[in-house]
Amino acid sequence: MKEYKRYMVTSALPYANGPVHIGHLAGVYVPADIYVRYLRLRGKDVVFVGGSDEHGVPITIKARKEGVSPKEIVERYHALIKESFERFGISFDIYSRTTSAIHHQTASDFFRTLYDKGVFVEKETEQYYDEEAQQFLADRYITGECPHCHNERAYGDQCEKCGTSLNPTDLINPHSALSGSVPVLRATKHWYLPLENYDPFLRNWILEEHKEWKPNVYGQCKSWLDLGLQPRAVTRDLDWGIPVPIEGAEGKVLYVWFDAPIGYISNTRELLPDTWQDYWKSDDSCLVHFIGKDNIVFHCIIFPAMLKAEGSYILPHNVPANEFLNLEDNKISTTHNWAVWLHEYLNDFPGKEDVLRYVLTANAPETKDNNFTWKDFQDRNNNELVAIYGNFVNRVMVLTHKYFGGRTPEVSIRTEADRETLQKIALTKENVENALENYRFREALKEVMNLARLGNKYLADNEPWKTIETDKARTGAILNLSLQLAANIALLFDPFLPFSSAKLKNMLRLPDTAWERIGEGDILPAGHELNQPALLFDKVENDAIDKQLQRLHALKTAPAKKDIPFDEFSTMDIRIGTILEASKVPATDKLMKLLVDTGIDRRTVVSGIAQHFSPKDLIGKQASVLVNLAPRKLKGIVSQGMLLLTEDAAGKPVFVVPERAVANGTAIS
Ligand code: B3M
Ligand code: ZN
Repeated sequence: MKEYKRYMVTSALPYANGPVHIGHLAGVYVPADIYVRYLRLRGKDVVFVGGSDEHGVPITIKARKEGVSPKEIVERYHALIKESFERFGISFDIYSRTTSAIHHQTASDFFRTLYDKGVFVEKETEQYYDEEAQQFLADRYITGECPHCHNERAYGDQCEKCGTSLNPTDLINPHSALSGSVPVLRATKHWYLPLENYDPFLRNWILEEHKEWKPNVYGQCKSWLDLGLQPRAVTRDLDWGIPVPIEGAEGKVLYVWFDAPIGYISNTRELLPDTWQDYWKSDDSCLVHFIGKDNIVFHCIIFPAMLKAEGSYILPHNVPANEFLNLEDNKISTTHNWAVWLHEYLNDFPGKEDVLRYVLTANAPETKDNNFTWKDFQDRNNNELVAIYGNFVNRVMVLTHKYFGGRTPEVSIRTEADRETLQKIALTKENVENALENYRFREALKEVMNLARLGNKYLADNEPWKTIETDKARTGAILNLSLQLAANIALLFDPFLPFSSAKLKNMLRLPDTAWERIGEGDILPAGHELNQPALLFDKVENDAIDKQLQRLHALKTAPAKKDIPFDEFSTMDIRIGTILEASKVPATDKLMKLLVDTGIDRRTVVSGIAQHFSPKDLIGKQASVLVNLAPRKLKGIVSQGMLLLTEDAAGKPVFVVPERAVANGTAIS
């Protein structure tokens, strides 16, 4: 690792227009926090800033929707977001907000400096104006017909149906979302950052000097640069934001993406009024931005161009942006409530902050989009945290209390295998450092968990519960080494799982120990008294998972179909039958061929349930059968009717059957 004197670590400022969810945590805040905690443990001088992004159209849209002021919205969500982060142990040195006075001043001054240097280009353009609401319209406030797919509810910046990005003037029949009136074009003046002037600098700085950036980040930058950079307006006609600090700009504010990244600087100033410049303006400081992939262009191209134009700031050393996290195979959507909200998780799983930190790190979308499922959450908790890490610690603690009165036993001799185990700890330390310094958090986490695995294997190989019968000294050596392992694991897991590391350190009564000592075999001296054992993790039961799945499933519930007359319903002939034979249809995954006694006859029905049932589960089972469905050929087999099934929250089919067995052929009516 190149030695820097200081580290300035930032994490994206979430919009204060809603709560934060697991996607935010996995993509940005957990990796940033792990990185920062690691640096601190290494004794580095590091400042970690966060804060809420409280300007921009997203805030005003939310406020309009609720009929309250933007201020009310940001007050509510800033408090909620800040609390969620705190409770998950995201260890910001400051979590502030872009409505603070110091930020308004800092961003305003920054703009003014660039203005005075003649950096901006002033341009008058025609933009949509709502005469009824008497204001210019942000792109999102104009709706109309998409010129490509003719969706009638496209927005001025994008058609969400076909995904095309649009200019407001592309829309057919534009309407104002504020008043519903037809907007008119009106001239307005704005200030533009001529990004194209920074093209040679950016090309050289990113494409030549930062080839080590993550491929997803480097690739996105390259395609932006190859497309050709355009001037970007850095002011807006809006009544919520930081006023443009020049004459003739009344009623205009700074573009939210101009002021938000300056928020990193303002928040550092707020925290360190006297020394903030050391972190931002000194070549021996290392600036790292943690963000999600949708923010890459702003942090790698626009903000660096702004910093370069200003002239006195350092540029980011790295921008380890992550891809997106999906939830149960679907894109997280805040508008559709398809998310796991942090404040809800904290209520539903109290004391399990580390479990989510663990699962999100193990599954982090580091190189590609990744998927969070509740089943995987449960499995990783039960099979890894409980069964490997927790179990190892518990066994060592219990045995030490049982055989050695809860004190670290003496060790007179260590075997070759013992020494190898100790070397393994030192090696893990190196691997973890190397992975973390290259922003590979999943890999680092896995390394530490492997050490806990090794601990279990060491106990199983050495069987202290047997050696105690004949050789107390050897038993002491085994438990001593196991305790050293546990202590080292507590230290190594500390950046990732701070709550459980604190718990384990407390159990071991481990005094503050420098990261550098990891790998040493005498972190706990002989005779050192331990506290009582306590469970580090407990099992996540099925009902807790089912509850979460049911909530998500309810969101997917389709709306009722249109009404039908009774006569139409009564044309359906549904009978109870019994499955007599079942076999998978060859060369298909899903299809099962069934012979069903319908009471009327014995007939073949083909059903798409083969992935979920084996033939022996089905034979003898009663089922509801729609018997007058016109026969259909499936893979060459004529299916005469259809079985009625529903599904559980996990998507597994469930038979719809009468409450108790009835005769075959009985009708459902
Ligand atoms: N608020 C966008 C977002 O939440 C924006 C990030 C600002 S970082 C300076 O994704
Ligand atoms: Zn479209």
